[in-house]
Amino acid sequence: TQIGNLGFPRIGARRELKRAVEAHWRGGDAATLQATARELRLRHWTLQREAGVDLPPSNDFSLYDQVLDAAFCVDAIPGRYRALADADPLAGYFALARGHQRDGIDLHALEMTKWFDTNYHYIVPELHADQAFALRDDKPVREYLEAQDAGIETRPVLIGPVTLLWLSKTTDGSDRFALLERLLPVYAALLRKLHDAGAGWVQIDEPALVLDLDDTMRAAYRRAYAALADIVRPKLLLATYFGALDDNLELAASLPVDGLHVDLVRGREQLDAVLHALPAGRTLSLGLVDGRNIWRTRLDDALVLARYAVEARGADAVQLAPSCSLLHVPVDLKQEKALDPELRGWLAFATQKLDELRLIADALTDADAAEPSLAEARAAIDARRQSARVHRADVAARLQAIRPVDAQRLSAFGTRRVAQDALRPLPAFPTTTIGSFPQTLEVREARAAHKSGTLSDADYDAFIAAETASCVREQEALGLDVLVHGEFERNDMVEYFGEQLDGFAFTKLGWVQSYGSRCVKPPLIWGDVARPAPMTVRWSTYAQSLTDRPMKGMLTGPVTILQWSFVRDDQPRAATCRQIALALRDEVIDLEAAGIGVIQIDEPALREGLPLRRADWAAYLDWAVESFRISASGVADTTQIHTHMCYSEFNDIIEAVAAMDADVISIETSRSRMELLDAFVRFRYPNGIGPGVYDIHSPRVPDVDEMTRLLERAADRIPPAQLWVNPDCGLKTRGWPETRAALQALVEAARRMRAHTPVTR
Ligand code: THG
Ligand code: ZN
Repeated sequence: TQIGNLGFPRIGARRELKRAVEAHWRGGDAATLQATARELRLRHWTLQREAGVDLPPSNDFSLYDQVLDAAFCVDAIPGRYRALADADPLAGYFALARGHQRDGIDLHALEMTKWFDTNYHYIVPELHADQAFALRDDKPVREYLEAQDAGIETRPVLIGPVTLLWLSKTTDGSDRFALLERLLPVYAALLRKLHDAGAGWVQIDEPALVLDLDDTMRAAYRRAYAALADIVRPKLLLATYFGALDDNLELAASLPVDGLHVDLVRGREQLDAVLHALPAGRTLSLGLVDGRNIWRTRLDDALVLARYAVEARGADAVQLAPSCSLLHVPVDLKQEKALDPELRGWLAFATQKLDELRLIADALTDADAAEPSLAEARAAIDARRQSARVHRADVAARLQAIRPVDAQRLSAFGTRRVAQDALRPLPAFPTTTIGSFPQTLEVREARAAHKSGTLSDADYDAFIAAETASCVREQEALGLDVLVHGEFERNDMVEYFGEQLDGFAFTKLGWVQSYGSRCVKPPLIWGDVARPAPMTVRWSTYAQSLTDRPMKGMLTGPVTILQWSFVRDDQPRAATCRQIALALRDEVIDLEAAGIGVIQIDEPALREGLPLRRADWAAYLDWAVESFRISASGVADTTQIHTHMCYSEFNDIIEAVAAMDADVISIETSRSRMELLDAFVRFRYPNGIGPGVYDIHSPRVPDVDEMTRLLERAADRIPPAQLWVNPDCGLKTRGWPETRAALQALVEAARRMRAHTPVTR
């Protein structure tokens, strides 16, 4: 039984790639960047070989994103970038990823969106009806040969042609899959080159096979793999992950390839069906170890599946693997010296997951010899299952006691609105911001100094207080109606809350790539969640004490905290989410009692948590919406609950968004010029809504006319009495000068609207 791997984290155990890439962007030479990249690849191949992986992956590395690499490789480069990409391929590559403003060239970045249901973002290739493809770049061959030179035989990874088209968008509304016949010869040429270079196997990723497929996509799959069947090429391992194949199993098993990888973590039940459906002679790769989470594998359970598959097909035809690429987990647990030792014993990061695969393989060949190691793993898992630290009677009792009224505001929106307007009169088109203000170098340095102990608690506090006070003054001077405290005390919006909640733990170096060079350090939710003390009341009330205008309290919602953490695998996500919701409910109630009458509970990750299969949507949206409502519903009618969502396409989820029943929602709409509002218009969304009029993801500052035009478009579609005026998202990544200029224009645009648009409440 061989051991395979679908992908290894490329950022480096100490984020070496991030540093190298960002140094290059600041003007460092390409050779230095390439040297670091080569060193990382070699280190990771060596590490995997030493861990016992028979054929480590190659071409899983990327300087920015693997989908962008694939687009670049097949020459799917929009016309406006071509001159630069021809003259300087690396500069062209990064221009696609992050825009380019130099030497009179002004190129926007391509769109970015979530990779399936993960917190990883990929660059969306842009295609059109006349799209041509060519083998522009032989990166997969180069990296294969690089490993070969180092004496390591690898299995190159390619994104499959159908998934690549599915991930892309056409700018002219034409059918992406109509381009398949033009794309396939490029894949054939690339496979030929890999074969000639000596590659015996290629892993061809088709995760789209776990989605609901229509006839167009099914047909595309048949055509694609028929065309690649009879060419000179390496053997193909068709990789599916992030779910079970279910109704696509017949299709996947019928494609003329040499092996199939299936996800047995999310699709444990599918093994029997897969064994039946897969023709004899095909290799079966078993995804036994969770590539999406950090818990130690229940090796006994994995071993049952592995034995069963080996009995059915023979050891030579079975491989052991993680469920998906290990891109989504941190590199190495050994670095986490400060982590609670008991908790550490329950965890496995990418490196440890490879050790687990080795152990399963060993147990298959010699169960007795492997037994001591298996017993040790078993003991850790049993300890976790029974730990009094994980299971808290008070939390369980509270969860049990949730009643339907707990997820229900006291009155309907109409009544609440009257009460809120009476208590807190606001002008028409009230202005506000999403919460964060610029996290300047000074703020980040102060936090780092505080963390490392060189800045005392008292001095750090005084610094944050001064920043907050100056932010409140800025907002008053700008003339904003509902203010925020600026969030200078926070690092990441999820990390900040996790650090203050029971049941969460943190790593020091547990970085996971989010997009490009950007990483997040997801908290580990390991036990029942509870809130030992108020988390935000202090800074919110301090900020409120500085102004007579309403100060908005700022919280991250339960679904987003869940979605951006590593979650427990020993209870349903819904249960963990409700526990977080109860903790936030207490915070909301405490904020209200402390005099904060406007409270925002952000849910930017609600959409990304949507299951990949439509059949599972309703159940998810049910508990997700209920959780939000539990956190929001402990307050009086006069307290105004806001929420905020971004990175979202709303059409699929508009009913759920309405069911959240926030008094006000702010959304990201300016890039699409209010197109994203359409879902709200069609639905006749009844509550307050602030469509963003300032794209904070760009350094560009829109002027008053531009923002007024966007507001007019919004007012044409939504009754003006419902409209709020705000930016697209938080301002933490922007600088102060642009923030000031943009907010000045935003306030002025609201004034113009008030002057010429009648509002009846
Ligand atoms: N927090 C978390 N997940 C997220 C976002 C977030 N996912 C979606 C979106 N926002 C992704 N955007 C970013 C934006 C910036 C950064 C990461 C993800 C970022 N990271 C720092 C870096 O890599 O340099 C490290 C952060 C730190 O030092 O704590 O800037 O907001 N969880
Ligand atoms: Zn946002």
